[in-house]
Amino acid sequence: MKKILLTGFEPFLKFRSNPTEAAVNELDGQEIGEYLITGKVYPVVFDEINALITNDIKEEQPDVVVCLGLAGGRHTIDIERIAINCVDGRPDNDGFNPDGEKIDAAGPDGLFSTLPIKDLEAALKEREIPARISNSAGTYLCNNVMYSALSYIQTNQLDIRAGFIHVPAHHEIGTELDVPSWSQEDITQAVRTIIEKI
Ligand code: PCA
Repeated sequence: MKKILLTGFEPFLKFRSNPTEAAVNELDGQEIGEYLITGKVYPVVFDEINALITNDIKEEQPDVVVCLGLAGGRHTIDIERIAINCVDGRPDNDGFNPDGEKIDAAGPDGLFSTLPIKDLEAALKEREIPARISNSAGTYLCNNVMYSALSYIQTNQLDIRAGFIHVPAHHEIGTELDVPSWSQEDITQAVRTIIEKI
């Protein structure tokens, strides 16, 4: 059976929960289509993220890597097109405050998703799940995990497709912070639809 490594993140900044953590925990161990899902939830810590994702790819030897993250304020499932070689933004959960540094001093400026992003967008919309292609995954941990995964796969010439999906807040956060929100069920269903299409 083929394998998908599905990753999410723990809560961070003002978000006291993270819908990607719940989605990953629910789907971990499930079989969808021809894939067995292995779920991992990562800390929002720049210093750890590269080692975590590369070790998991090494150990799990997945056929596909789908990383998930919360984009509080966005209102669609955002299929990210590209990761950039840069970290910037607010302090992480360890207190490190990035300031525009490169992720990899010798790495390319950008790395494109190798998931079928147009097909995923179409599959979601077909099921009336609002989705779009996003041209920026930001400069925070989500961009970093995507860049690290794609860089490791490219450098080692592995036959693994990888990419990143941002999801909106769930209602728990939407109620607290007055940002657009979806039910956790709909978010998890969107992830399931993406895996089915892959
Ligand atoms: N979202 C953040 C980091 C963790 C998460 O779930 C981001 O968009 O970078």
